[in-house]
Amino acid sequence: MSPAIETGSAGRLANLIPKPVRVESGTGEFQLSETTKIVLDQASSELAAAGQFLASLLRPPTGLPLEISAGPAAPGDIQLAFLAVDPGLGEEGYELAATPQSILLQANRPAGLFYALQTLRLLLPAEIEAPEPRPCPWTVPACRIRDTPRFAWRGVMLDVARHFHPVADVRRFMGLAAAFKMNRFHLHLSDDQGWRLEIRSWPDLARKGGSTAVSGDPGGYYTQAQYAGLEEYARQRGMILIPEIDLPGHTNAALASYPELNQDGVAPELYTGTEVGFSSLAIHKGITYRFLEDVIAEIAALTSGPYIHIGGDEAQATSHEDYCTFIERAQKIVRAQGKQAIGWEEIGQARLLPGTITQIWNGEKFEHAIRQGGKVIFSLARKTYIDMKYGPETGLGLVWAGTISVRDGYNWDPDALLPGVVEKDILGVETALWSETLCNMRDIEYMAFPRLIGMAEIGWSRRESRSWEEFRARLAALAPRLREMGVNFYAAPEVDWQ
Ligand code: TNX
Repeated sequence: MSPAIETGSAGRLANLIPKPVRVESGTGEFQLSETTKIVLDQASSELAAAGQFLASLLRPPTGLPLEISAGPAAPGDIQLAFLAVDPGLGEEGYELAATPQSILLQANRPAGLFYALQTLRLLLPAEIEAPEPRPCPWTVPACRIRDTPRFAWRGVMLDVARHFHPVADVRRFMGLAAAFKMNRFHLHLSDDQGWRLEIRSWPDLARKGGSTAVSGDPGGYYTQAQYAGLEEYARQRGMILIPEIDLPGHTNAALASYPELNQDGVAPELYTGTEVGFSSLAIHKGITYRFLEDVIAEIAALTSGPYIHIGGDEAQATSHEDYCTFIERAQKIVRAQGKQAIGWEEIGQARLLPGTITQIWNGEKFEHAIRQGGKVIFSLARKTYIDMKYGPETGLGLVWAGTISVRDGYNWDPDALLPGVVEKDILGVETALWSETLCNMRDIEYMAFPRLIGMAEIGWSRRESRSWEEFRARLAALAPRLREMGVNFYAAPEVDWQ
């Protein structure tokens, strides 16, 4: 039996995703009008940025002026404020209070305010996602919400190496993930099939190594200016952008671009297949580390967040000893740039520097990292890899980690899946979208939605408050909104879509 579907603004309050920690419903509704202003409680550039962001969400569909003002707030206004400091709300928590007369959004930090805005967005009618003005009563149910995330890390990874995805698509995907309060965006920027970021000191990496993609499809790369634009776009949405250069395996595109990076000094052909585990940097050549220092220095200079991902997965063409030597040096090079290294779970076989983060994916080698006391990101493939098919009938996607239905992708908890991995070790969850079979934005959206929404809730909401039956009803109610957003979602048969 599904919970009853509520309609109207009360329904929107009942159907929030991710589910907030505490929701109390009030009496009546707030309604946006011609005179509604966005009022900033103090002179602060961060508050002004939040006000601008809210205006940019609400003005196009409502066609209302929604002037930004320094106050004081009058009846009918939306007020944004920083709290004097509410320790219970931390960095990302927020409070939202709506009455028929006013809306007040409060948080300690900009991130919290950003999530308050996202909740407000979900409390407005689905038409708020339309790109142009719609006639609609823009109502918000009277309520009080107090909300904080369970995990600090709520990530999504996009593979732009197997197939190149242009800046506009990456931005759209970031914006969609941020709408569900995800806060880490990991770009898999290099692999055997392509190198996707301009490196000025090694220009052929992008020029040559970026020219290909799987199946001979068009290649491409981001200029540093474009990448800086992605950084800014992420930052405005409370997201940390995490660049990954996959090393020392998954490097054919680099090896094909510079012969001197190869053990035998001979460049291989560019590669457009989908095998893994055949390429390796030359672990004992000095030039390998000059290359690495140059690449990491340029990437660090572009990166405002604290992390650089060094890959480290499936290095079958590198001996165990060489692998450990390399991972230890690579971590130091990242550290020398003032950043923290992240690597796929295999890196636990090497000595980890304090602060290095391990990303669990196949669940085979993660114990080494846990034993060294490092924190982990939970990306176990059989639950979080949304490039896996929904079922055997799905046209796109792979099946090596199984098929993942919308139900199976939601109905689990990171604290109870792998023996030896418990909540205190886990920074959070990250869902991964590898792109061997995904050529464009329609493909990305089809695989990511609705499973990414379930992952976002696993990262944000409390375990005790989650159940598949109840989530299923809230997800069903989200369909009109996804349609307004133009999202090409998979209408999974286990959901009674509205
Ligand atoms: C495994 S996950 C890989 C990727 C593939 C992916 C396909 C990981 C660290 N390595 O190279 O693209 O499977 O699902």
